[in-house]
Amino acid sequence: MTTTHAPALDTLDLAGIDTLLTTDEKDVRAAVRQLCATRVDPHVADWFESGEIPDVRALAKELGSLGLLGMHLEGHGCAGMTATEYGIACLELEASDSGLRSLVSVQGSLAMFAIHRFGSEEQKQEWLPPMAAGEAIGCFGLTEPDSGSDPGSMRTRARREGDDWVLDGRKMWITNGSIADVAVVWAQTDDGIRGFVVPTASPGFSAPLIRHKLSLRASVTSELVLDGVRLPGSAVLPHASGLGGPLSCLNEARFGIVWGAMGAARSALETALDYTMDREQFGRPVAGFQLTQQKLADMVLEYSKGVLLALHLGRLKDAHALRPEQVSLGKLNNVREALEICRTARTMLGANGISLEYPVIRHMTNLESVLTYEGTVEMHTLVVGQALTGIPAFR
Ligand code: TGC
Ligand code: FAD
Repeated sequence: MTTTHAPALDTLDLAGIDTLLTTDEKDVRAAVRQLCATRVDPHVADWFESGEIPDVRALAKELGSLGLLGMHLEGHGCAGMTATEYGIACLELEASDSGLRSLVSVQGSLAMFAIHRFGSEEQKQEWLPPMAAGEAIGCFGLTEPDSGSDPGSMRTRARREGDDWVLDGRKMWITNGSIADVAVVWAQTDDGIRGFVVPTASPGFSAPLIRHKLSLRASVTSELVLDGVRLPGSAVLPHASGLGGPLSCLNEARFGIVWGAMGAARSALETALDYTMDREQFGRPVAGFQLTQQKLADMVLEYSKGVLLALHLGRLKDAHALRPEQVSLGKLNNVREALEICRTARTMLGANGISLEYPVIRHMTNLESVLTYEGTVEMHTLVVGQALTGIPAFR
């Protein structure tokens, strides 16, 4: 099947996408893979089962020391890498667990990006260097109990009292909330929606943990309660005004998810391939049956298409030519297909498919959250629909 010049086939890169990556990109991939293999993979099933990441602060510092926090931002201690390098890192992190990628996404693409893009010089100097190092953890509070897909309906309010701001309200489903040192909180004001940099030690601020999750269990998810939180006038993000502020941050995190979802898919595909090659029924490896090969072929096809789409969007982003609608296209496709790959892989492991001894069902249940957060599959469908028709169908 080979010609003399063709390189050997890599089963997990049948499309030969590696040939499109630079040496720097492959170096980032190797470094993140190494960190995940030693620091996360041996423990993550236990973290998922117990619903706790022991010493998450130490883990954040290790991620920071590799330059993974705010890695595509420039200055103030950030690594200044490319968007594509950031995407590749997200893929490797999510091949370990979506919760790990979430930690990094929220820190870098939501909390740090908001301060980097919309903050004052003082806010940047105070928060970005410790956040890049993983010494300070951030969260991003947009969603509320009664305001999810429609964030413009938020009720959290910030009012002026003299020079101060006073915040009242609740945020819901906030990643990193209970472990955060700083929360970027979006609130209604007399001048529309504004963002606030809220030290979590502020009186009136609390972040109770949300329990009983059956998805993203190796990730901290919290409610934020703001009960008369008084902040100085300098706490507002000076350069963000209106819903476009938080939505711009979401573009960054959604871009990381376009890549990350393919990491979970790769892990499931690899597991299913290994398992079905080993497992024998009716006197032969399960991988030898045509129905199994159909599943494997469909999985590798969708995985290859997803990675190519992510890479294409990465190249557009690095050329400053990526549009939010294109990010929606990528998130819609890649999360949906990654979930389908994980569901198919689960069937191929038979009863073992429901065990945490294998990563597949963990990825599968994690991706149920990924399908919902950062804009549900329905919201991204409507964004694509609007891009095609010019007709908004949200309300
Ligand atoms: P609409 O009237 O269309 O827009 C309001 C203003 O925002 C601008 N805009 C955007 N700007 C930048 N990027 C985007 N993607 C933007 N989309 C819209 C728009 O131009 C307008 O600006 P202006 O200047 O004219 O005021 O807004 P809408 O109320 O109709 O809503 C549109 C919709 C539904 C697409 C949007 O609200 C939406 O995306 N909803 C989904 C909410 C969401 O994704 N929430 C995520 C919360 S954070 C999270 O989930 C973190 S999980 C992280 C983890 O753990 O990894
Ligand atoms: P709803 O908006 O109530 O939607 C319910 C259903 O109705 C969905 O299927 C939705 O697609 C559908 N629907 C709504 N409107 C329409 C419409 N116009 N047309 C068709 N269908 C529609 N948020 C943050 O701000 N920060 C975080 O760090 C964060 N982390 C999260 C972590 C986890 C583990 C999870 C699960 C969520 C997190 N979220 C976070 C919240 C997340 O962004 C929201 O859950 C998401 O935006 C959806 O909002 P909702 O859950 O209120 O669902």
